[in-house]
Amino acid sequence: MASNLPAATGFLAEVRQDGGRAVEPVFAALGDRDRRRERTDDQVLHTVLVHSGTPDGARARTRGGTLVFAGELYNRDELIRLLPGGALPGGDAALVAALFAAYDVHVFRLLNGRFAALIADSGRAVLATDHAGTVPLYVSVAPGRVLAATEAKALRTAPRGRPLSAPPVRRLPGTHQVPAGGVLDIAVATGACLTHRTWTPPLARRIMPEAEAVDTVRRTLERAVVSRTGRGTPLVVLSGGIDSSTVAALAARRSLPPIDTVSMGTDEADEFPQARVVARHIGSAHREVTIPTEELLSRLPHTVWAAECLDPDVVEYLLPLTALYLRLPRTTDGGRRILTGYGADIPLGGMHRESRLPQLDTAVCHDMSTFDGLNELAPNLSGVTGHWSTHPYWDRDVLDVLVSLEAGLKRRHGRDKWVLRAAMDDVLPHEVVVRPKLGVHEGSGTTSSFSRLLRDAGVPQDLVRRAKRLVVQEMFDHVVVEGRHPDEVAADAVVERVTGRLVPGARPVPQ
Ligand code: AMP
Ligand code: PCX
Ligand code: MG
Repeated sequence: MASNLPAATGFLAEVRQDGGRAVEPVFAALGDRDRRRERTDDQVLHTVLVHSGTPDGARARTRGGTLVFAGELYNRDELIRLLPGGALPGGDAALVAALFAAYDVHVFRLLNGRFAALIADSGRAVLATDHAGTVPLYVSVAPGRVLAATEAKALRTAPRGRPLSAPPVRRLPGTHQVPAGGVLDIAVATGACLTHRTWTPPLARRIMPEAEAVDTVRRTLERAVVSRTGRGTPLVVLSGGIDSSTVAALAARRSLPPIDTVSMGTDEADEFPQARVVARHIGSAHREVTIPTEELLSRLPHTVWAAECLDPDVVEYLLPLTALYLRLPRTTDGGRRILTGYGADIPLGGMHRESRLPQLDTAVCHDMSTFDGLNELAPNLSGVTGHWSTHPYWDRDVLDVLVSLEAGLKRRHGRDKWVLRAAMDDVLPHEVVVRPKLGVHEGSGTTSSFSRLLRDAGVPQDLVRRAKRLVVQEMFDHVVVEGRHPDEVAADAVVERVTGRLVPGARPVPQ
């Protein structure tokens, strides 16, 4: 059976003129590995793809070389119209390769997708991420070689690269992350690098009548959901909040069989009743997964391993989702296509809990200029169990619309995310449309249980935030820099060491 997932979900690629030995690939992403070695006149391309059955679709010939593509496109129809005679090339990699012949690096300005790509072509290595860098891409460059991978840990044993004008990775000298909406065009022989920016968050705000804004949001979101649902039955991770309920409802309207939904909770907190209301309304096949808090916290190293993220707040958002994904093992049919409502709160200022508009837009500006490198949408979170996640709110067109709406459409008539709520008024039950926001870290008790873990170890309340940052850093060092498997990293032991460093002589609080 053809997979409902992208042809590849990750890669390691080495473009070499220096004759050096290939790097041993290490990925958190689960999947089959397809290795290939190709030689052209002047260089060798060695690739390892992470895939689920159809790796050929992730490679394509360019005029002077090869393109490797992990992920997928959401505006295929538009792109195909750009080709002579509207010719339909095989998969997404072939489509991008065909367009590269016409547009060269500027092809990446045309794409709406979730991908990381490398093109090894006539002495060049071109590396690119989608507009929001949702498939992270790392690179190490020296004269005669360009090494790139969708996980930083895959480059941990690479020979040291030269400094680049891209953010460095903690404790992996010479390894850099390709920026969101970034293209690096590297001359392999010298390592000289040209950088292009293919997308940037809108800075201006659009003034629209209510009805037009509501209609634009609804149509754009609908298209983003439809282009992400694939052929099989999608699975939506559902909290019962407006963001994920919208995604579930729009997916359900497009699917003949009932879609699948799943909610996670812990022994301390859940939003099961709220999610059930939505599941019943849209007729989904719904599951509830209760994860004991002890198990949840033991997944901290897995979360850092999958997301390669150093931000403790973001790790706290991703932890309950990673713990849920780890409870969804891959079936004999392969991985699932998972849709989430993650990310809606960033362009809509949903985490901002007060009513003044200047503060709302300040929050949106801040969040839109700091998301890069956090890897909160990284596919490896669900990829650790072989699933593929995708985020309609971070579709390029949806994001352009949502960010650019003037703040008074985001908070209006006393409601946050007003324009989204109004857009779903005829589809979702009223109680869902007006339900106040509760973050996944709150609804699952994650923030409070992680704080308690630290306080119980002897960290005073005023040092808890700092301790969380140090815990995440030490976990990053173990599972990314040292390449250890997260099962070998005990969260408790890390907490104990961090506490010892922060509060010398601290005694664990008796239970
Ligand atoms: P949030 O914005 O905090 O609600 O969370 C981001 C996304 O994570 C949501 O849109 C859902 O897709 C997913 N999510 C949040 N909470 C849960 C939950 N309890 N169970 C399953 N998925 C959830
Ligand atoms: N979220 C938010 C995103 C968290 C904020 N991230 C950022 N500022 N880069 C969302 O889903 O939009 C929650 C829990 O809320 C995660
Ligand atoms: Mg949300």
